[in-house]
Amino acid sequence: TCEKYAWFYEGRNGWWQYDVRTNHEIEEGYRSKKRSFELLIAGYMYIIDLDNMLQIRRSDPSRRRRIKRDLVTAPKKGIAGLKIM
Ligand code: V3L
Repeated sequence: TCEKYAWFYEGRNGWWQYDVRTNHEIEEGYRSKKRSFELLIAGYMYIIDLDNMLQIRRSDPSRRRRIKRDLVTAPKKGIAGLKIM
């Protein structure tokens, strides 16, 4: 699509853009004003906590990352672990 905004999760020193499917699901939850919901990402269930803007692994809540909604043009490391540049 041609959206202006996209969703990102935090890496070691920068942000990764979510894959297209996950991005769509988070945007859907955001637009329907959900506070949190669960998603399957790369084989694990994660809680997307929009109140606190965190992605939390359900089976190990210590594994959490900040998330953000930003311009698709914002600096990023790549998409879903696939590096760009
Ligand atoms: N989409 C894709 N892979 C993910 C996601 C996601 N939303 N969340 C976690 N993983 P954790 P640097 C990331 C991967 O949070 O060098 C990046 O995509 C996660 O991958 O502990 O630190 C890179 O591939 C990690 O491999 O549950 O910036 C990689 O980290 C694994 O799931 C290194 O990025 C466990 O994450």
